[in-house]
Amino acid sequence: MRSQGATYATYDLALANARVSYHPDWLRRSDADAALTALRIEVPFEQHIVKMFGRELKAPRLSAWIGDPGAAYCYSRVRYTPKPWTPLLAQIRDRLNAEFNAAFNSVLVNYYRDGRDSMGWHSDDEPELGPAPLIGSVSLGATRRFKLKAKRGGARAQIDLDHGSLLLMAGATQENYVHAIDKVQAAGERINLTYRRVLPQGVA
Ligand SMILES: O=C(O)CCC(=O)C(=O)O
Ligand SMILES: [Mn+2]
Repeated sequence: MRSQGATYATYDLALANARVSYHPDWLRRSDADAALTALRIEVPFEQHIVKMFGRELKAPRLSAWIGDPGAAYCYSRVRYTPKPWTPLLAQIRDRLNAEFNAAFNSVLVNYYRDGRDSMGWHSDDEPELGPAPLIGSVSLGATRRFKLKAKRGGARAQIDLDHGSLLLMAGATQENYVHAIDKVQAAGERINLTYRRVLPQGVA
């Protein structure tokens, strides 16, 4: 894994009332390849249920909620108890925490099996993440397009998330924008890691 302090390109998205930066090649190619292979095997993926319009539907992707024992998380109104860290997910967490002065204590791992898997419009704005959460999103495998849309006004942006890249969302991004990954005609498999900090219960 690339060591702390190594240089890589950083691009800040020009979006009003948001802080989004993109770091292609955050992982070395060989580390990204190895991570995709390892995580596919070692992460206990399951198909989470999402509640929509009063109905319970299977999410169009596989997921796993991993984190410190106290980092329970409610997603789409379902409460998930974290599964234990794998060595690789902990290693990536430690690098993120050191490099960005973060305190990530959990990660939602999403597995997009092919182009039919997707993620609908949403914000990472669950109360347990606090008012201006930092989200660290590492992409492995097939490139997929990440779209952002302002909740008010017409601002939009999109960015292709490549193998080994890191996308950071900070500040008021979740308050002001929703994001999504659309279905596409054809795509290979992709694993995305969104690192988060779940605040201790009762702290908003
Ligand atoms: O797969 C992605 O790039 C986005 C995942 C995401 O938005 C989430 O896990 O909340
Ligand atoms: Mn999200």
